[in-house]
Amino acid sequence: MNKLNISIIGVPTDYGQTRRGVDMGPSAIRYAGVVERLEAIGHDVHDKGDIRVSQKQEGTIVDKQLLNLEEVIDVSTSLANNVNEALEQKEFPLVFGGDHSIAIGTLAGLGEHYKNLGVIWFDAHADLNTPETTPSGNIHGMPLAVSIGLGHERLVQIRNYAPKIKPENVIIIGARSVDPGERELIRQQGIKVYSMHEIDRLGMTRVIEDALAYLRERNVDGLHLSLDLDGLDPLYTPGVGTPVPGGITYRESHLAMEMIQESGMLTSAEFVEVNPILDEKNRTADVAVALMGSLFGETLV
Ligand code: Z70
Ligand code: MN
Ligand code: MN
Ligand code: MN
Repeated sequence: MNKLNISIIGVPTDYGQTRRGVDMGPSAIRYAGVVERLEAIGHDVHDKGDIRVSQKQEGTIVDKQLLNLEEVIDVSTSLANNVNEALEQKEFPLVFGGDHSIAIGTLAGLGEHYKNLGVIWFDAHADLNTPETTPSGNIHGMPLAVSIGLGHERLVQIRNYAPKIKPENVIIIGARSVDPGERELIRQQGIKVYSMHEIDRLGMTRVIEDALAYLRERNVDGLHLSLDLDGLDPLYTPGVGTPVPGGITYRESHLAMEMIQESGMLTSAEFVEVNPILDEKNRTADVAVALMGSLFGETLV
């Protein structure tokens, strides 16, 4: 196991959606013992604390297709700067949400350092909506679209460059709730998706083997894992804002993490959508930390 200098960045925001409580995700994950867990594996862990998230700005224009736009821009910019700084110090960025809108900032920070970044998007959703296609106005349903350069200009241009990643370097795993506009983008942009259908037919082993082989063939110069806890079945992770039945099991998730670890390709990760208010005794944060154990090199025997 390769010893890493892990830099933890917490992003206590709920501005990407409308259920309160997901801003407490970073605290819940810390409470579940993440630092101790990663140190026990042998990594050097630096908890940088949470980035500053301001109270809602009163008096800003409400755009029903882009809820809390100003706040999301603020958080994304600040997170992008923090991720960028961690990379400059040769640290491994490990980001805790907050809702999935934070991926806009994470990828904006990563994209400057990696010219051909691979992305594994572990999620029940595709997060490929735009202001034109969104059924909710929630920006946590848009981060992947924004990162490939589609969406509101001010989100797309965080840190003044776009796109952050190439659509053909993205692999979505676990999708089972995809909106019509997202389906169209998947086809049009050549985004690779292993939905629950493929996971059931091929098995998780084959899915991850194929995904990693595909990214290797594309000569990616880094690999980011963006893991939405709603990718798992809500039986295991009830503390999420949008639970969707028929999800990835606890064991399949661990297997995926172990295989990503074995590949030696991982260069950054984020864990999002943990909502302790909707949770049962912090189970969802506990699962997040257990998955990080596998992702960062814990072995069973
Ligand atoms: C839907 C939308 C979403 C997470 C729900 C849902 C998006 N596609 N993302 N929960 N993490 O509103 O755009
Ligand atoms: Mn150190
Ligand atoms: Mn998501
Ligand atoms: Mn989701």
